[in-house]
Amino acid sequence: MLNNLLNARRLAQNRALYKQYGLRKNIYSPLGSRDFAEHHTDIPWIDQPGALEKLEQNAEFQSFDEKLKEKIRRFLTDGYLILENFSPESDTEALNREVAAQLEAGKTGFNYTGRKIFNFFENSALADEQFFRNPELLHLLSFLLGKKVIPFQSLNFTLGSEQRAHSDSIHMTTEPQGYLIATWIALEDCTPENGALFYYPGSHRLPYITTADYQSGNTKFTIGEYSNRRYEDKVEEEIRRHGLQKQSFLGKRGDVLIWHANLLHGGSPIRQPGATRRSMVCHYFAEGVICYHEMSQRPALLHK
Ligand SMILES: O=C(O)CCC(=O)C(=O)O
Repeated sequence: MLNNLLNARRLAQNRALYKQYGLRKNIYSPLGSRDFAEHHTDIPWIDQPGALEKLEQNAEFQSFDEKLKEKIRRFLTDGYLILENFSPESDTEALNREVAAQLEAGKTGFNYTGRKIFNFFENSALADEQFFRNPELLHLLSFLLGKKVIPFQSLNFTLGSEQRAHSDSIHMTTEPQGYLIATWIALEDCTPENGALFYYPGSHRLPYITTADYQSGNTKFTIGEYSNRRYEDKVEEEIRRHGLQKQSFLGKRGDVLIWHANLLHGGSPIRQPGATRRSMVCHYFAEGVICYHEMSQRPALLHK
């Protein structure tokens, strides 16, 4: 709550949003899915019944080339799509050089995970303009969510994350549900040995897991110490229960994978010790929805 008060300016827009969505709550208070007795039904258009028919009738969709149209159709059922060879080699190469140089000079560093460089776009015009705020990507993401996207955060990796399966929606959550979308950009070729990204096609259609679905250990005043681990155990249980099939993304440098807010994904073990796996993940919320962090029960602090 103190942190929320310290960031009052960045939360001010929530006043109108809380009113719009009937949430009777102080904008500086903690926020979680329990605050929404019922979820609002105005979820992204691609998640609504009859989405495929609406897509086919959409004028903008009709203007896309056949290849992209087919990828978008598949996004509805699979929860991800891949844009091959999207970023030119000159850009991925230059970004890798910038990350390495800034790490070397101590101008950037890894967060507590030891694997993630947080918001590198703030240090690099190239990361910002060609990757995080790439106009073509922003356009496609906004089309998919049916609302303009707000670039929220970026993560750069030099090694695979080896993170267990999870959905971004436990970390970056919205009301109505589903207004988050992410890009994963390969900055070098991915192999079965260097900790490839993995995901479970179709898992985005499962109900959103919230802190009410596992023993988070949260109290009125504190966040449970083992909440993340127990959440990931719960995800594993759901994967087994639904017999979900894992796939790995063996993308080539420059490929971009876009995933749905609720797609289960993670990082494979690194089988070749020391192998690099340079990549960048960017997360986007949509405008005009309530954005928060379910796991840590906080309203999200948007940049602008
Ligand atoms: O790149 C990876 O290995 C996983 C990244 C990820 O899970 C995420 O950013 O949510």
